[in-house]
Amino acid sequence: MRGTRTANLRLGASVLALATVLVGTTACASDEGSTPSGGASGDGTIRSGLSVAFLPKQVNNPYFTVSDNGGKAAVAEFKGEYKEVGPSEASASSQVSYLNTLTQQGSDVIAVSANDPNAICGAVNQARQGGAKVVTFDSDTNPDCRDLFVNQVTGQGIAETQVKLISEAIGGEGKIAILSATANATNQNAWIELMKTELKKPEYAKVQLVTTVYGNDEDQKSFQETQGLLASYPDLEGIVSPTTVGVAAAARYLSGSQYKGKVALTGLGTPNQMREFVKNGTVKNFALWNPADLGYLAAYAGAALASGIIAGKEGDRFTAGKLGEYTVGADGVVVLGPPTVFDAANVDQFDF
Ligand code: RAM
Repeated sequence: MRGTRTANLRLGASVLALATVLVGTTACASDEGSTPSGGASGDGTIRSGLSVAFLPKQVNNPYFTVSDNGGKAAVAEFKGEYKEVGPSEASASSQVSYLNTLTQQGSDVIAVSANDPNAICGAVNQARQGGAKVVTFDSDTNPDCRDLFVNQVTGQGIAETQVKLISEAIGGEGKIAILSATANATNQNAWIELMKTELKKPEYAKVQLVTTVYGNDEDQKSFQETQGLLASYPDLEGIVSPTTVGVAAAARYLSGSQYKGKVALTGLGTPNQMREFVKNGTVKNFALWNPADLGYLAAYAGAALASGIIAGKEGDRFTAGKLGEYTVGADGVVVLGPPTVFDAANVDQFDF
C-alpha cells in the first residue's frame, strides 16, 4: 500500500500493528500510474455536471450522514450535482421506490448501500437500463446487478479485527454473542459468516459464540436486544456488534448496568458515538474505517464509470481525488483500505 494512501487514512498508532494482520487483504490501490485502463473509451477526465445520488441504508444513521457527506465533497470536486435520498428504516425493500424515482429523474450515478442482496436488484437493473451507473458501497447487492461495489475493508479483514479485539477483551476464553443490524444486510451477514470461520482457529478454541441477535440498526431495539442477551446468558463474557448503531446502543445499556466493565464490548463504531463509553470504562476499543472516505471513493468510482474512464472490469484503474489510485478487483470490488482501531489513546483525534 502506498504511503500517501496510508497517510490519507489517518491511521492511528494502534492500527499500525493491526495492519500487519491485514497484509494481503488490503492490496487495493494500484502502485502504477494514472493511465485509465480496461475496455473503457473515456479520455481520463471526469465529465462535469454528472448527477450523483446517494441512497444509504437509512438516512437517520450518523454513519451514513458522514459517508454521504464524503460523497458530497467528491461530487463538488468534480463539479457534479449531488443529492441524498433514502428511507428512515433499513428494511429489505425500503430502497426500491427511491431507486425508481432516481431512474425517472435520469441520475447519472447512484451510490447505494443495500439493505438486502436481492430485494433491490430489479430496481437497480432498471436504473442501469435507464443509463445510470450503479455503485454499491458499504453493503453490496448480488454482484451481477450493480456495476461496482466499493467495500470498506475486505470482509476477511473486518472478521479478523473483530474476533481479535473481542478475544483479547475477554482474555481469550468465554462466551460471546453478536449483536447485528438487520437480518438481511449483505455486509453484516458476510462478516458474521467470516467471524464464525475465524473463530475456528486454534487460538480462539476457548471463545464460544452462543448466539446472534438483530437490533435492526434501530437504537431502541439494539438496546433491548443487549438487555435480553444478558438476561438469557448471565455468564456472557463479551458482545461484538459490527454496526455503529448496535455498538453504541449496547455500550449505553452496559454503561448503565451492573455489567459495566465486566462484560466486554467491541464492534464497529464511530468515535463520536463511542467516545464517552471508552472514557467511562465500558469499552476498551472498537474499530471502523473512515466513512467519509468510503463515500468519497464511491462517488469517484461512479463518476469514473459514468465518464467512460473505467468499464468496471478487474484491473481497471482510476483516480479518486485525494485518496489516489484504485484498481478494480475480482467481481467488480474496490477496497478502501484497512480499518482503524480506536481506544482511549487516539479517540479524541477523530471527529466523525
Ligand atoms: C451501520 C450499518 C452499516 C455498517 C456500519 C458499520 O451503520 O449497519 O452498514 O457498515 O454500521
